[in-house]
Amino acid sequence: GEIIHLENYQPTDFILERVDLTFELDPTETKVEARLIFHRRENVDVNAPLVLDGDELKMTGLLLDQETIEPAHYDAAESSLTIRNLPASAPFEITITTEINPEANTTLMGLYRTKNIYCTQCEAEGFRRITYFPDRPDVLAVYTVNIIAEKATAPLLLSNGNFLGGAGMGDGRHFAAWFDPHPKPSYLFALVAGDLGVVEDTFTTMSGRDIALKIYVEHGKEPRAAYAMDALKRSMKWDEDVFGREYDLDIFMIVAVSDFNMGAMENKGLNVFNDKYVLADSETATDADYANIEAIIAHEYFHNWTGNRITCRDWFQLCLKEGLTVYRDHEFSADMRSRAVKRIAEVRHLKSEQFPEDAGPLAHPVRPTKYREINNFYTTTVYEKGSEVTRMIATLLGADLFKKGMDLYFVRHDGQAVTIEDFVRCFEDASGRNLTQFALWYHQAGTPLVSVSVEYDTAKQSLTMALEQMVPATPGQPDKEPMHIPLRFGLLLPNGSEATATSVAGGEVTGDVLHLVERKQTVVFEGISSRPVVSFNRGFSTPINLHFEQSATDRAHIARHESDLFARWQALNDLATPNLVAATESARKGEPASVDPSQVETLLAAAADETLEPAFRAQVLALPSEADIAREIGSNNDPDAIHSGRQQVMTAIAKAGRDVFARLVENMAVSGSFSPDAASAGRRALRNSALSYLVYAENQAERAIKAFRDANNMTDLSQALTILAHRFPHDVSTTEALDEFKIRFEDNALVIDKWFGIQATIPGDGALQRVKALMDDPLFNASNPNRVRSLLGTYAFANPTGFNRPDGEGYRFLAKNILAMDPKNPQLAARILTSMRSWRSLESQRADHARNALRDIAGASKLSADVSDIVERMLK
Ligand code: HT7
Ligand code: ZN
Repeated sequence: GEIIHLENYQPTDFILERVDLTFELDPTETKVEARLIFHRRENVDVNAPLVLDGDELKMTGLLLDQETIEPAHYDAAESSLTIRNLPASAPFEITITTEINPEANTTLMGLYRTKNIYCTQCEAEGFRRITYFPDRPDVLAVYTVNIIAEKATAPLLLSNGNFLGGAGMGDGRHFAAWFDPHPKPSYLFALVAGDLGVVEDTFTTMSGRDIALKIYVEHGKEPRAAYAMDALKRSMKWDEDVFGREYDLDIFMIVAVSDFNMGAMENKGLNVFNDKYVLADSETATDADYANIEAIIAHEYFHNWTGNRITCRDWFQLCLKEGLTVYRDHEFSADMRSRAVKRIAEVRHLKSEQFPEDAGPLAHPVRPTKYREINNFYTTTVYEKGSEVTRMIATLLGADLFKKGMDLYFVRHDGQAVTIEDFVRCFEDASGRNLTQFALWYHQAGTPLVSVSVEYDTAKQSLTMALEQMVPATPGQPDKEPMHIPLRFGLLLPNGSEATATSVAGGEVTGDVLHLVERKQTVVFEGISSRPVVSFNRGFSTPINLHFEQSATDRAHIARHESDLFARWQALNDLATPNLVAATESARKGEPASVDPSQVETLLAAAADETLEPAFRAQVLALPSEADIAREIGSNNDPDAIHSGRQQVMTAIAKAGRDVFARLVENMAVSGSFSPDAASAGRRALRNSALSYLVYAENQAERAIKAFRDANNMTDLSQALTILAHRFPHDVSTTEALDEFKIRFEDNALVIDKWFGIQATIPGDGALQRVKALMDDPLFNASNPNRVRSLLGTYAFANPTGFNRPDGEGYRFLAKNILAMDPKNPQLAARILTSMRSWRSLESQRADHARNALRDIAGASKLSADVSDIVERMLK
């Protein structure tokens, strides 16, 4: 594929007015008739041809206003259809018939089959696999869809919009017609047909309209859709209450399918979900599963306004809908659960996924300016950093002006396909503030490094902050401009109260937000009665790396007194990090780690503090991960040393805190029947964390075996199994527990994915053999993305020691599997390959092996655009 550049954007020559689609569904020979009404845009050359996109299409008919088009007047190629001699200005109708084979479609893009269900996925460029079409997000049209299928096997025929009607056809087939009155781009088209069970409910909107809600799942799984339905109704209410957004069709449908490349898809009125993010009950879903379902149901629903009513002009603007919608789903979950704990989880995720992307060969701006394969830009940078940029706008403007800007956006751009510039202008117009410098967050890749030093002058009662920002070079962007960084901070006095300055010089400070806008900036605060402890980046107000030398005593002070709970967690985390880095260094030298007992005390005190909510204390006990430590060290990494150092720190904490942990295991037991609510989930999280430390302290499997036996929900059961498998991989009781778990859940693929995942993350030498053996297990299925992600993906992304073997076998194994997967599902292959994105920060022996494995992939014949794009960028 060639490189597409933002600067080459041109509107289409022809305007699409209407789309009429008729599908005659058949597993291997589906006929599609597309009737498209166009007219030439004003001032476009009368000789300009109509050029439509296509992908692997077989065309069986082509008409202009119902007349055959002479072969001399069109060219049908692999990836495009060009039609000449079209009317100068009058509307005309093009009728295209194509024949497609859903059964043979393994890419899961376009129309495909999953468990005898017909299903589509059109974002980003899947619609062109159904018919020739102007397949780009700035072409908005009104669609009518007719679906014909065998009634016995496909009693259910669904598409976007409102149901018009349907009937039997007398030949064993039946049809249904759907009309979507809202103009939409082709990527939001959907069709689902098959035999499914349904859960139904209704929602009454703020203006009093009744909306029919339907969630379609495999027959027999209906009870497991109850939580998703509840989450949907809460999402609809929240969007009305917080963003003033009302739903706009008479019906909202969700279909759960088991073969899906991503989490879910926001097709207009007909969301299609990976069933992992719909199905849940206490026996089979963990607390994390419930939280994910709630967040993803909300995310896709919120797209109805941020993405569907207002869409992207081109795919460079992907963050316009994704960053904004992630921000909205984050706020929703924060309102449904504990705001602080939600924020901690978000930041953990951002730092472990987005920061490495931004620091490696795949770094790109939130709003990129070029791409080869758009599928590779559904990244954590576009989604999560995009959300952080939206959050910073809210921080800069304050809640009221942010709301005013959002309202303006909804009014001004409803029904349009727009750009990031349009979005930002709404906030400038609503607030009167110039956001030109701020907008660099969209355009400059790389995580800014902010270095700060502070000095307190007792005589003058003044505090001086010297700040400096540096945005690292990233691919294609060697030099960076200084950014507008909204840094929230607190000045904590010795008694724990907060100081407020009587005057500030050297920069703008609004409330607790310091605006860092220069490369170097010195800000002076006066009227501070005694030396304060400075807490920087409260609530993680800006996605930066912060360099601030702070004593352990000061960090402990923040951990005790900050009013911002996130900052308390950050301080505790920052206390642990140097210990973990030092332990890694010791391990590398073959020396035992020494752990500072006072820091262990601080951690244990927080874990035992009953004034804090259990979920927060669980987050405190979750030490920085091995990947976090690798990122902190930055280069020449040895995953084995990191692992061993971290294990030693865990053991030291476990031994020192044995009594605390034993008490927590006792006190945090959740009685009564299972409830997935946040408070109960928090107690389970704290209890399981304590259990894990206790097992470290005792170095015996008994407690974990007992927890496995006693568990009455999937969170506790899978945690106990994880402790057993990771701590005692060779113990017979582990083998027994794994077997028992497998037999009990062999009919539930989503639970078997947990079984694969737990084993794929067992650290150390044996991992590769284990993963290879599991790939031969009858329950594994190389063409199901969830199975592949839970075994191969988890191994490569989440088992640092098992994957990064010093002999390089892990990389070669991955390369071999990527090459096998690529012809069938290139999107999935490319995604899993990104697990190697930080290969350059490994020590040289491993890095050499990694480079060679990547070169093997790059040198293979017939690579997909998806995989070759990733591998080439990683090798550059
Ligand atoms: N907007 C959706 C993106 C998506 C997707 C993209 C490429 C290939 C398959 C896909 N399935 C879903 C998901 C979302 O962000 O809501
Ligand atoms: Zn999305």
